[in-house]
Amino acid sequence: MLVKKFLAENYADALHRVKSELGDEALIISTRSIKYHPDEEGGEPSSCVEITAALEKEADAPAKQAPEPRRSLPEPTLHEMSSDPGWDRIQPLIQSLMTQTDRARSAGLKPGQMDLFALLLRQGVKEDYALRLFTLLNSGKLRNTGQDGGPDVESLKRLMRGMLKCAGPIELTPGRPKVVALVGPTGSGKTTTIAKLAAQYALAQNRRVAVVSLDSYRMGAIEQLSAYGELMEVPVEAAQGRLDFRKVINTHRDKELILVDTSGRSHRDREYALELAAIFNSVEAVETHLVQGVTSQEALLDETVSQFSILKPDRVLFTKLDEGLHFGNLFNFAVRHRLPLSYFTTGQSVPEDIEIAGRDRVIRLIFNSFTFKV
Ligand SMILES: Nc1nc2c(ncn2[C@@H]2O[C@H](COP(=O)(O)OP(=O)(O)OP(=O)(O)O)[C@@H](O)[C@H]2O)c(=O)[nH]1
Ligand SMILES: [Mg+2]
Repeated sequence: MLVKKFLAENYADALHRVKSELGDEALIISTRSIKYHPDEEGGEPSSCVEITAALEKEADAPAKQAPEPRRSLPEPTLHEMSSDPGWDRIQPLIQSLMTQTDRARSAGLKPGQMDLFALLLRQGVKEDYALRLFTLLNSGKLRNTGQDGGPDVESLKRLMRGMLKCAGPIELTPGRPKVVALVGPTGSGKTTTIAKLAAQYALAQNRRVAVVSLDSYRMGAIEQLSAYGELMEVPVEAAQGRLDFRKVINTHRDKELILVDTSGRSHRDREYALELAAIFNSVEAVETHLVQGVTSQEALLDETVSQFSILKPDRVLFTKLDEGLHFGNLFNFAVRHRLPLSYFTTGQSVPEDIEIAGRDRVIRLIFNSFTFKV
């Protein structure tokens, strides 16, 4: 393999030199900007760009270096590079060897956008998503994007906001009870959130509410809910299995909202979601909210989606925002799974620590994460 360094005043010129000397097969291994003082007395520093490029076989190099006009080559993007099957094979390795800044540059990020890119990564937005956001931002397809390669935070926020889906509060269906079940991992906050929602609808909105618990698994589960139920004057009942669930739901035909609590299980317990699906199918329609703690590992969030996929959850409800430091995972999750967000919970206090999930709220959490209560 032939490896060579190319220096030029700017990235486009350096790339032009790579292509004319090594040809289109050349692989960009790294890119860096070098600062230097043009005169020895000091004064304003200048900078140049160094690209390290490689060619698999020396024989692949073009015979002649045809001089071409400067700046005639477009800046490469990750997308353009991947159209070559050879590049597809080697790209993951090369990408892992490149620095974050190199990857950003090769995706076409402008110098003025680097700080904003770094901020997104610090907030936990996946690098791949962040790169794609800037590629879109720089594609010129969006209106009002930044001038002169400046950061233009507002365009970025608008773009991210548009990728989020929020479902709004639980909508009641006139004439029949709306059945809403919360499912999710152990300790994610299902029971506490049921109590908050029951209070919202029964006390704040004066609706007829009942709570049904399918949690016969955890000691004291029904007692935990009954205590809340007594305070709010909301009936709380336990149900076990399909037939019992159907019977209990029927006894609350007069209610406007029936909230169903379920037990938490490890993400490895796939049978459990099947059991729940059978139970929910025994009644007319159950709206399912997947309850996830915002501080959970992203891989676990994904695993939980897969565990409960048989239930086809309608919404995702994120809890424990008060415990979160970075909120990029909310964006990652929404983009990856396209599940509408329903509520956020923000503490242990019942009934106050709950809010309807909003797109602006997610954007604020990502861009000013330390002003949690805004
Ligand atoms: N900080 C914080 N704690 C919360 C929040 N929501 C729930 N919790 C706490 O998380 C713990 C577990 O809450 P539960 O409501 O019992 O969770 P669960 O999903 O019902 O748990 P299992 O039934 O065991 O699966 C409790 O200590 C709650 O007080 C929240 O928004 N913020
Ligand atoms: Mg519980």
